[in-house]
Amino acid sequence: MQIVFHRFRQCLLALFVLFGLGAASARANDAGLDVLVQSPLYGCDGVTPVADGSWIMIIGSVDSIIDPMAQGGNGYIANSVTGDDVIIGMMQVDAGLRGWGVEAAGGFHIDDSLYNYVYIRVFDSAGPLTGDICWGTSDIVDLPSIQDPGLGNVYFLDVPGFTLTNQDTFVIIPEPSTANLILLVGGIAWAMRTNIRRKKKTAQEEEQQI
Ligand SMILES: [Ca+2]
Repeated sequence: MQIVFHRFRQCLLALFVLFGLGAASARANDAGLDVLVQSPLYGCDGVTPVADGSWIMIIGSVDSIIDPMAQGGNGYIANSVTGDDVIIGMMQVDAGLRGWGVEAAGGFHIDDSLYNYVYIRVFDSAGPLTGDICWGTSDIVDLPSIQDPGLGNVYFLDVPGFTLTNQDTFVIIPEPSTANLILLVGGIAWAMRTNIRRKKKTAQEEEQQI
């Protein structure tokens, strides 16, 4: 399996470089981050593989601390970060790769002057990240330690398989623009209703006078 996996990694790197996904451009600090998550990736029961299409977030950090997600209402907000953490990108589990010992693979462009460490956050869910969801994070890895020799500013995050251990409730908070729109529409509806009531009252008073 190790030999097969090594070959797969080589093919993956070749594809990344060929399509420019992992290759650094001429711009300063622009680097490529190739991410490979190995099997098995188990859900919270420690036995069942995570669902095909499960979401994986790649997160960078200045310090070596995995900061918690933000909270809103009665739960966590899945696509949020706090402290100095920044979401670099997202990818999904591809069950078709499990024959290669791989859960997911992806290539991202990063500014490697912004992060010193990187980790992944995995959700055992391919759907909207709301409700009760099993999730977990990998270890946090020192970015310079995974620089790929001979490929310039290309980093290779090779995450060993692990078991998700957290079960929490997640909520989706509307974007500020959406929230403002809801308030605006609600305000207009309230004003129209008040106006209609006022007109009805005036009409009733006029009828009584007649
Ligand atoms: Ca941090």
